[in-house]
Amino acid sequence: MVNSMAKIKVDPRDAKLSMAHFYVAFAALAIGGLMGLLQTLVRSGKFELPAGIGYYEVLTVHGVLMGLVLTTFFIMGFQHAAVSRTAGTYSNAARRTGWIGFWVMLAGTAMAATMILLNQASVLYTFYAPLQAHWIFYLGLTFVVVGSWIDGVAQIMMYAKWRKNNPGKPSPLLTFMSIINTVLWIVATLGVAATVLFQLLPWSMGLVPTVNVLVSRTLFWYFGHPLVYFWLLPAYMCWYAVIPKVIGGKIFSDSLARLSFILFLLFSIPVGFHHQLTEPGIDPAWKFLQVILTFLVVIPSLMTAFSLFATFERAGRAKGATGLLGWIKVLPWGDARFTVPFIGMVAFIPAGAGGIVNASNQMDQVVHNTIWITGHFHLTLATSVVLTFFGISYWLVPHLTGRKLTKAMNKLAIIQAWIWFVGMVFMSGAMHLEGLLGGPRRSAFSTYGGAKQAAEWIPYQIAQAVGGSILFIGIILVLIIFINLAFFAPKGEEEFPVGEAENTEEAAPMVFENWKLWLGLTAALILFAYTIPFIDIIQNSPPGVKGYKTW
Ligand code: HAS
Ligand code: CU
Repeated sequence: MVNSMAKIKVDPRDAKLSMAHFYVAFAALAIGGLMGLLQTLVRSGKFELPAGIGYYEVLTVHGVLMGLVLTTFFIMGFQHAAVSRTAGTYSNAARRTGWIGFWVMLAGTAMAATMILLNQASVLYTFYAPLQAHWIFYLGLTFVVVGSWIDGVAQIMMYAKWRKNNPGKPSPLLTFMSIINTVLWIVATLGVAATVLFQLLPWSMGLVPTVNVLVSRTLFWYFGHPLVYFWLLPAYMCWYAVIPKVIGGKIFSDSLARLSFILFLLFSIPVGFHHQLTEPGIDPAWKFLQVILTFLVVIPSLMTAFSLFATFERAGRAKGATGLLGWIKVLPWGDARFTVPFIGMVAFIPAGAGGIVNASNQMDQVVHNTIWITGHFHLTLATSVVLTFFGISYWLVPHLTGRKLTKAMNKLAIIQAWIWFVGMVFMSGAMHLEGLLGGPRRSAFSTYGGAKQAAEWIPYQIAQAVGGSILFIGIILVLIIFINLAFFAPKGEEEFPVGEAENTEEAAPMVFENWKLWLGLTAALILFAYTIPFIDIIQNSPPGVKGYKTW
């Protein structure tokens, strides 16, 4: 199966391609993190933004940089590295394609960021109509999406080359997983591309006077839910394929890992309505169907939890651990490559439980549009996923730059992760609780005219500011480590750890590589879940509305 040679050197040209992506990702983290701090301070009621800067402008910078820019650049950089490591050094054509993708994404990011900074696009990261941004903002987002497709094509080219050279063999696990995530991303972004190209761009350029809000939100959430799995799957790549090697264990089952990724491809798209459960104009029967499909997409995460526990326990027992939980003690707690993503995994248990609350129609009526949701995605994305991304960069960056993660940096990385954990307990915990008391999301500080209910929220908002400040310290530490690993750490060789499966003699069934089958099923499920309600929405939705600038 996977190549088990301990140290495989990366081609410096491939390393450069991945590192370019990481520079942008970490720059986004620096700016986006500062904006996050400012928001929690404003919401505490104790601080006002200087120089007339608007809260919603800051919130848009934060959401776009953290949710869209940091993630997409990091993921593409990581997947290039994973494919190059497991399927082989990039061909010149693939590498050139990857660079084109990078530059197109960067140009798009610059366009969107400029318009936000000029206060022409304070529409938050979901850019819901009828809030109307400057057309250059939408064009910039289009560039980011198209650039990411080109990046993805580079990975698909290398996958195709591997398959051609190795007929009848299953592709390397990390390559296979990267390709699933890229395919998921391409299918999902068709929705956002459609609303931007056919609705938001012509409307913001003044070519058409109005926009159909329900159509645009439906197309957005067709994309918006799989977007969260596009973020999650690279973390799962690390949990399934990298962590077993780091802890000196084995991948519990290569086939189970592949199957869970295929289930994500099938079930993560036809579920967008679970973000629109309170939206009038969508037939409840179709919401019900998509809620059922949402519960199906929980299954591959439960499979992941199961196989992680199995990996940890079997590795622990092999090291002589006894008793029900003895294996926990023998895990390599002093190794940042393990501990940092592990804290992310632990956070994913309450995070996932919160997601199941959201997906349950009746309970969503309580939490929808409250800051509970913000708490939910700061556990899922901003803890589980992002801590795993940090954990990955602690070995991947030195692997790519030909340096070493020193003992001191390793220690700082572990401290960083615990700081993150504590900050998030305060911030996300207070967000969940405040949400249950009805505190709204997407909202600056207000006492709502001294309303009694609003007064209940303020202590939680102060707790969020405390958490946000702790998290900001965490961001400074990550940046210190990243800059050290990129430029200053001593020269050396850091390995790209790739685990081996327990049953190496049992190759994964080739049906997993049958793209006609999986893409066909994906398309069938999407058409089943969306065709009739979408026709219904187009025929019966209220007339279009003009654009609003509320800032
Ligand atoms: Fe979510 C809203 C439902 C997962 C992100 N979600 C959001 C938004 C974001 C987001 C950004 O149904 C807000 C969008 C906006 O701006 O409006 N979410 C779910 C469900 C899941 C889920 C069912 N979400 C995620 C992930 C995200 C993410 C992952 C980012 C990465 N979410 C919703 C719904 C809404 C929503 C509704 C809309 C709500 C509304 O009203 O607006 C599931 O995928 C979760 C499944 C996860 C599990 C956990 C498995 C646990 C594992 C860890 C094992 C740990 C080990 C270590 C082995 C079942 C794999 C343990 C060791 C020890 C020693 C303990
Ligand atoms: Cu969702």
